[in-house]
Amino acid sequence: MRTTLFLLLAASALAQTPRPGVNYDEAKVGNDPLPDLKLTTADDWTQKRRPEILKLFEDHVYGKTPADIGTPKFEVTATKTDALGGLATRKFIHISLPNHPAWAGMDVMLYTPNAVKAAPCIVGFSFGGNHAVSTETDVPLSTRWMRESKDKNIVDHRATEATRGTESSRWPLEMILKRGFAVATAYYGDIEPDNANGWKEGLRAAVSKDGANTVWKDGEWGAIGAWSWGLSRIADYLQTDPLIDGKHLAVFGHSRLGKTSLWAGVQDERFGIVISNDSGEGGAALMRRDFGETTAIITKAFPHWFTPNYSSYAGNAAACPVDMHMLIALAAPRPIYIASAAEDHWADQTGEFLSGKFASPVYALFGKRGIVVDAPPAIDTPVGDFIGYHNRTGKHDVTDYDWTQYLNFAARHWAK
Ligand code: GTR
Repeated sequence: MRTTLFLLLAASALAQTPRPGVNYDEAKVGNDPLPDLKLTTADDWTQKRRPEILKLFEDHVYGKTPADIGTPKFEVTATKTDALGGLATRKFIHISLPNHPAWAGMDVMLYTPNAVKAAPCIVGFSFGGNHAVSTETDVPLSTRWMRESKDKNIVDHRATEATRGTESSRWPLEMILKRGFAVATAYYGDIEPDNANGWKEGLRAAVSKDGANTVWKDGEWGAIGAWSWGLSRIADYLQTDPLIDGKHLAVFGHSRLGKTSLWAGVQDERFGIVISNDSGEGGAALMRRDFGETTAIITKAFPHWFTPNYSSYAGNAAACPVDMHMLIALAAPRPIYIASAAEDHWADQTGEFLSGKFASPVYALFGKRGIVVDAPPAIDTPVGDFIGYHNRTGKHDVTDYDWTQYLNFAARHWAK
């Protein structure tokens, strides 16, 4: 399949405050052909091609998740049956690895709707911790390292009381719970602090035989791999909770955590729906398109997110044996949703749309429709069947509009 990277769009639609050296001109995105999906049959895809492509993503992009680093232990540390004014039951669950005590573990906050016996569940990490997701003031304040931010009231790399509820607009708990879905979330920094040396204090050092002296080799996991592992451990716990329908789990994430939800979702097929919100470069956006953030920019700013040799594709994405339509295709035939935001040119909305579009032939092998329209839809116009896509009005963020589409998508695919 030879596909073209650029669309003939009105250049005026792409106006953006330029960052020096960053391309926002659709005419200059390049036209390197995408790697061939080499499609034959659904069986061939499942048995041969899918494992090959998954391995390419391990070897060249995210690194391989170690197969067995021990059995997680789950401790329910608190339960409140009348959370959010009686709408929900709220639990905290501490997940640890008894054979790797150097990892401090993670604290999951689970809200389940009291009106539903065993609820489908959305699983995702937050940037600011459980106390930032919830507006309930009895949620314990995270004590973990956080990225410094005056705006967000993070002081000396720690959360303060003023950070309570600051991520709640991105997690409309009441809206989600009222639609009958549970929410399971944790702070991504519980797995590994998000900085170049964060791994030394996180899971990756704790489970590696050389600990904080590990020299990461090509093909070994980076932070996105470690965070993805964490999402799968939440899925492990959810299989054990009678308030959850463990067969209906969706994995969700925004931005770098959208890259994470994609990588978690393609690896762990218990996630029946995969949702990527504004995941951009290193996520849903095609890496061969030079538009907004590029492989060169991301591997310079955040090398710790990826396996070391991903940096070798800086300025040379065409040499990478995969592109992101192949990542989306790894979810097939499970439903997957990709969302962009109209002002988020940094994430390359058209590149995000095209990865869904070019993954669609894999869904067709399974008799399922992905994205059948040729060009990105108008703003605020969701398209797609098993691959959903929209480009929402506004900036890089998660809004009620995004959630409405995700919940509609999940409700449609999970209608009994
Ligand atoms: C940016 C990065 C993006 C995206 C974003 C975020 O700085 O360039 O790839 O991940 O951070 O996670 O908010």
